[in-house]
Amino acid sequence: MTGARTAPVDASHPSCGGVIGSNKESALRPSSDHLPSGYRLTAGDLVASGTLLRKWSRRWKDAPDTRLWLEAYRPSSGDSAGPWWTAGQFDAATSRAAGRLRGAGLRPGDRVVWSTGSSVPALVAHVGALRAGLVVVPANTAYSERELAHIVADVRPSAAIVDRADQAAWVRRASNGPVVVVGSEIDLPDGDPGPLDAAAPDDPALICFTSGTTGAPKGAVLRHRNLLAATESLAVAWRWSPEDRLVHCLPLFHAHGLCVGVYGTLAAGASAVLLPGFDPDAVVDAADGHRASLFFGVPTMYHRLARSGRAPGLRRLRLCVSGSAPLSKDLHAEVSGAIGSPVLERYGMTETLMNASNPYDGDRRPGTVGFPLPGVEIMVIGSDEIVVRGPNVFDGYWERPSADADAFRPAADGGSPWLRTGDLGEDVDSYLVIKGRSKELIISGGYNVYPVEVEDVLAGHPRVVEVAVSGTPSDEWGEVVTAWIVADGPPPSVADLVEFTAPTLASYKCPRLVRVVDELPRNAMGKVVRSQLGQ
Ligand code: MCA
Ligand code: AMP
Repeated sequence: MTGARTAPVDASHPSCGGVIGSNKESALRPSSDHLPSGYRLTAGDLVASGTLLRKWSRRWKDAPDTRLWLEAYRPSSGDSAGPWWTAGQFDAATSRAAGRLRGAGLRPGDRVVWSTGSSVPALVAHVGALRAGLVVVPANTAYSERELAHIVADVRPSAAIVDRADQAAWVRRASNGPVVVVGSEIDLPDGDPGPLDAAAPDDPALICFTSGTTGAPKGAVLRHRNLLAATESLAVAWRWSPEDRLVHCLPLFHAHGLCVGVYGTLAAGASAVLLPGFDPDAVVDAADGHRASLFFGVPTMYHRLARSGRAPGLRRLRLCVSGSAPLSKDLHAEVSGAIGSPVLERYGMTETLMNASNPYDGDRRPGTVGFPLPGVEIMVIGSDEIVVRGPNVFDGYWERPSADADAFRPAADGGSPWLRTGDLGEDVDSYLVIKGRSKELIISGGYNVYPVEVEDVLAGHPRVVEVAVSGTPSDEWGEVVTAWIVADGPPPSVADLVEFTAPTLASYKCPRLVRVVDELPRNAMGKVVRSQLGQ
C-alpha cells in the first residue's frame, strides 16, 4: 500500500512551477495502518470491480430483498417514515429512470444537471442517469439564477433534474440548445434503457463545481474509476459492512453526502436513513429508532448536536465521522465525551474525494486528520502545501487546461502528477495537521465561499466604495463571511447587504458581519491583503 514519503527536502517548489520530487522531513503513518490486521490490499484491488455501477448492480441482483433506503422525518413526533426501499426495488426504479432518460434522446456522455433535495426519488434519478452512461453535474439547490446559469453555460447539459420550478425556468433560459427539464420523479414516458451500467472506468461520471485553489467555479471531472477507488478505500478503512446503517442528513449535491454517504452505502451493501436536512432531534431519533450504526457530519452539525444536549443519543453508533472543515479540539473533546467514543476526523476535497483519515482502530487524534487512506499518497512540500496523488484523484477540470496546469505538478519519479490541494499541512508525530489554506477560501458550515465572488457582487452596491471579504472565526459555523467596507454615506447594514446580494448569491455566501473601515490594507502593488483585515 502506498502512503507518505520520507525524503530530504527538495529545492523544487510547486509555486515556482517545479517538478515535485520529495517532501519535507516527514513520515506520516503508512496507509496500510488503516487495514484490519492480516488484511492485504493492493492499489489494483481498489479498482478491481471496474466501476461502482457494476459492483452495485451485482449486489442488488444477489440480494434483492436487502433494505437500502428509508426516508425518515421525525419518528418520535409521529411524522412519516418509510417504507423501506429494497435493493430490488431500487434496481428496478433506477433502470426505469435510465430508460426514461434514454427515451428522451439522451446519450452516454451527455451532461445532466442534478439539483435536488434529499429524497429517494432524487437518488433514483441520480443513479438512473449514471446507469444510462450520463454525466451528472450536481448543483446546490440554494444557487441563484446567476450561479446556476454559469454551470449550464459551462457544461451545456442535455437535461436537468431539478426540484424547484424557478430553477427549471433558469436552466431553460440559460441553455443554448434543447434541454429536457424534469423533476426528481422524471415524469417522462418509459423508454428502452439500452445497455445498463456500460460506462468504462475511464468515462466521466460526475462534474462537480468547485473553485479549486483559485479562480471562478469550474467543474472537477470525476471518472468512474476515481469514485470506485475512493469508495473502496473508505469501506476498508472504516470497516463498512452490509450490517451498517447510516443516518444521512448531508446535502446530496456535494461529495461528502453523495460520494461518501450514498456511494459508500451502496458499495457496502449497507442501508441508510435519509433525512431531508440536519436537525439534532431528527438525527438522534433516526439513530435510535432505526438502529443506525454510522453518522457523518460537518463540524457545524456536531456543534449543534452538542448544544442541543442530545449528542449522548448517538452512543449506540459504532462510528461518527467529521469532515469538510476543521473540527476544533474543544468540540472534538466535547462531542467525543458525549457520545462515548472519539469522533473520527478525515480530510477530503471535491477533486480527490477522501485523502486522509484518522484510524478506525487505534489512536484518533483531535486536531489532526490522520494519515493517508489506502491507495493515497500525501506529501507536505517545501511551501507547507499538501499535495496528493492516487487512483481517487481526478485528472482535470472540465475544459480548463490552464487550470489543470496550475493544479498539477509533474512527479520526479515519473509517476502520476501531484495535485496541489491549496491546503497547508504539517506532520505532527506522524499525523497530518491542516494548518490553514493557501487558497483564498472561507468554509462556513462546510460550504465553500470564495471571497472574490462575494466582493464582485458587493462592489456593485451604491454605498460601497471599496470592499474586501474574509472569514471571521465562529464556534458554530467555523467561519462566517465578513464584509470590510469603505462606505460612501451611511454604511450599509448586514440586512442591506443580504437584501442586495440575495438575487445573485446563494444565501450561505451572503455576509453575516459588516466592518466599516476608512481604508483597506493594501500591499505595495495596491492589492488588498486579506490576511491583514483582522477579525
Ligand atoms: C445554511 N445557511 C448557511 C449555511 N447553511 N449560511 C452559512 N453557511 C452555511 N453552511 C443559511 C441558510 O440558507 C439560512 O439562510 C441560514 O443560513 C440559516 O439556516 P439554518 O437553518 O441555520 O441552516 P441549515 O439549513 O440548518 O444548514 C446548516 C448546515 C448546512 C446543516 C450545517 O450548512 C449543511 O448541510 N452543511 C454541509 C455542507 C456540506 O455537505 N459540505 C460538504 C462540501 P436564510 O435565513 O437567508 O435563508 S466539502 C466536500 O464535499 C469535501 C469532499 C469534504 O471534505 O467533505
Ligand atoms: P471542497 O472543495 O468543497 O471539496 O472542500 C475541500 C476543502 O475543505 C479542502 O481543500 C480543505 O480545505 C477543507 N477540508 C475538508 N476536510 C477538512 C478537515 N477535516 N479539516 C480541515 N479542512 C478540511
